[in-house]
Amino acid sequence: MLNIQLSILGLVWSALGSDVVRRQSLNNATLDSCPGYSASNVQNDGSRLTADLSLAGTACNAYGDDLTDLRLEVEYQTNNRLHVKIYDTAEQVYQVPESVLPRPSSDNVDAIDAALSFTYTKSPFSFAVKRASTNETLFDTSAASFIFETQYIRLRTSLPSSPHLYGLGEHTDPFQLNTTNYTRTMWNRDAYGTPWGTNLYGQHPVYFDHRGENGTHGVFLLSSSGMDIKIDDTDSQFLEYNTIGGIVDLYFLAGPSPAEVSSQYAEVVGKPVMQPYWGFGFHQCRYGYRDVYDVAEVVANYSIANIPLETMWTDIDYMYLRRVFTLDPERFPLEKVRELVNYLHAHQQHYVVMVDPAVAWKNNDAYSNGVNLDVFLKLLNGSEYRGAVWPGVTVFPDWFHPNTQTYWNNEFASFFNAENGVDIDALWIDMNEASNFCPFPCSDPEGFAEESGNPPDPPPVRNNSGRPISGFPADFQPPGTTAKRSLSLRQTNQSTTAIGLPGRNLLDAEYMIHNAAGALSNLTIRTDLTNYGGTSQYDTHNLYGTMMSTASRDAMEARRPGRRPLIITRSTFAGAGTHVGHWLGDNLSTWEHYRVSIGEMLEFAALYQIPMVGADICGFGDNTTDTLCARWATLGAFGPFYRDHNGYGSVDQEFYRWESVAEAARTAIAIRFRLLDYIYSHLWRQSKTGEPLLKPMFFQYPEDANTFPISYQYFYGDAILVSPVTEENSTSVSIYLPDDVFYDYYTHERIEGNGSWVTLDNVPFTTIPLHIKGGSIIALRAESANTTTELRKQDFVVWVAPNATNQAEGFLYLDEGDAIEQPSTSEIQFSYNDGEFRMTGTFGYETSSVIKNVTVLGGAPSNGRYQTQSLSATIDGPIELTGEYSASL
Ligand code: MIG
Repeated sequence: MLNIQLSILGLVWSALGSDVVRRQSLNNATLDSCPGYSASNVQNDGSRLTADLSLAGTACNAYGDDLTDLRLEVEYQTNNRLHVKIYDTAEQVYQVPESVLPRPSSDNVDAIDAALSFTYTKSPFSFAVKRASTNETLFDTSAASFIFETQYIRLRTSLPSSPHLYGLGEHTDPFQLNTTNYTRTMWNRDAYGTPWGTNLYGQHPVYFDHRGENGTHGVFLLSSSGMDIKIDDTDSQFLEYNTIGGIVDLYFLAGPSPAEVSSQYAEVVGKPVMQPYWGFGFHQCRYGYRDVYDVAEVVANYSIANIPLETMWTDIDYMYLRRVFTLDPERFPLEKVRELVNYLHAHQQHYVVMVDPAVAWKNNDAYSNGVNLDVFLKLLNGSEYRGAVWPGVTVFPDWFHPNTQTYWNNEFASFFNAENGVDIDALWIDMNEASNFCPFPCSDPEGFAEESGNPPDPPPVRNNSGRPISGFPADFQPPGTTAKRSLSLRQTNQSTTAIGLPGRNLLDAEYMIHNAAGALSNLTIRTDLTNYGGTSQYDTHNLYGTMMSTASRDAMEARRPGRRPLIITRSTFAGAGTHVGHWLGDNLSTWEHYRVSIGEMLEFAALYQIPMVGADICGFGDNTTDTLCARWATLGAFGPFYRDHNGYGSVDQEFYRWESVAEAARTAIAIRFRLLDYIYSHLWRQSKTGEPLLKPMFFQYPEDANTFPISYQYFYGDAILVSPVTEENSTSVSIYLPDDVFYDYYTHERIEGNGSWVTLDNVPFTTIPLHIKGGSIIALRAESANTTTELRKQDFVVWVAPNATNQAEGFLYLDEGDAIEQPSTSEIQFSYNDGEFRMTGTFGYETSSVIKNVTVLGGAPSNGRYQTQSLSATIDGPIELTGEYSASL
């Protein structure tokens, strides 16, 4: 019902779209006449350059008024990072507040020592960034005159032809970006079906420009403004930013390797937060579980099917009339929900529910508590701004308000109270773009809510008392706990500068970005609202989801101090990974969505520094099939966040619904679990250095041009090449093996890659092709288990996969798995050199698990030829993980 309604509205907006095209072509002539700026008063102390930029002629006023006085600030921040900032001298133009995205400090290095160099032309002003070692131009704004207006900025860089570009999310377009006639719009939106070529839930204005043996660099535009980034090759190749606000705030990252760009980007936006070990277990969710008994039955069925279910989730179905912080007293009565949660906890399992930002208007505590603390967004006339979402008419928290954190913490502390509330272990936040069902101007939210049938009628209540669910005793009583909670409040710094130019049209920028939802305010919070502190939704729209994320993380930490809260959000902004993970939203149960999910996962993990990421396994909208779900169950096992989630009304898709899918899931989870410490170690490394836990092929083989467009194969950690079958109902896949040594994961057969495509046939629906990269050492659990808690008790085995010169290395990080401050950790390095195995490092974490054996895969090269016996040597343990060790094989 809702979807039909949304697509009818879609027609209306595309009609609006043609208007946009007309308006923009009218402006093209004007753009050519824009005068640009000229630089004066240049100061350069060798590490920092500043200049005044003044309008170099008659204002063109293409989409607003040209600003006359700008300031340029260039900083050699580190040897690998150059910062170029152009802002208005008056410092009124909106800048992303430090409270939302703290800026990295500058080391002020000497330009002479830096990997990047900055050069400029005075008039008309343009600048170029070059790689110092080769003098190659990476960025050059002389491609078009620079325009800085009240509601429009244009900055174009020329690029070499057919560049290899990645990033600029969130999108479902090809992982390696199109470079002709391509527009990437950024304006966070609720995007059911995650259509290609449109703006989706998050904003990550960073791209990686990969130039093969000449290196990779990154360019990050620190802006939360709505924008179109155009990439095209008319005349010659360019990339052009068209923003409707903000300033030019560019970070250039020198690489030169792709993984180094990732790390350098992490230094700017923050390194990703460490997640609990159990968060890597398998999660089951759906929209449309009818009641708590339905949910319990799914838990029971997983156990009967012998598929390790780590965490059970509940969507908005649990809420009373779809209101946040309420339970439906008939379908999800508190007492039964507590029994369910206690059951899960007693079985080393976990529970998660969804929270939305929109709060039901009137007649509920979450509303009146918010009103008392004055935390909801207001219209310019001071009355509350109202939209309509699931519960009908709603209001929306203003995350900039200093009371909002207290409000949110209080709601969490009481509703999610471990002693007498819903004792969740993790959190799922949705609809935070923010989504509003009520189309702009939404002048009658009550009428709209009624007409659209929100809140919907709940399903009829069943009489379930006494219904037997395997494993759930009817008289199960919750244990009493005495845990104390303390509230730690975050301080927000409200700055009074750069909060936005006055006098703008905050509903419609004259340059209209290609927002797939039409007008800026459509289906979201009105953009002319003022946040506490004076900024406007016009400028901060794209921060809403990330600010909710941060506030929710603080609230989760306050209710369970000291423990890592797993939080999965839909809307993100650059830097969100410092607090939360992300699921890829409302995909569909199609093979195309299955394929696209791989590139999306790589983007978030490897480019945007949000490594805890995953798609809705088996697909959200539409109906899945057994073969698609089986393949997706195995693919999902080789991504960080592994959750089966399903849309309302779609056919059931829990893994146990088909025997083939159940078997695929059991097999894949067993491998995932044996590799869990390996991948957990990679997350830990990413949280320390930014080096990504998933790597696209070109990250590992940056000089092999065949790898540049590959998005269906990738590395899970440094060592494991994942090559899923990608075609519908196919049992074969063509995979690329670079010029390197590989080992079949299952048979340990040594395979010489030679930079060509190889067809794998007869890949059953229960299997996913995996190869180990020569040169790697992996510590695996000797056995899998039913929960991650049990898994942690297993011993290890070590596999050594030598490279062509008979060497290998790897690492293992161990800690207690759940505490934010770890009392003791082990950071272990493994190395292998021509028959000599060594383990070194620190060994602070006490464990009774040992390494049972060390196995060298394949044979060493002899006389320039490779041998193919499957096991060349084994050390039989036990090797204790408490000290250094070395042995010959
Ligand atoms: O308007 O909570 O993306 O995962 O199941 C839809 C119901 C709201 C959208 C989320 C989806 C979730 C659904 N939500």
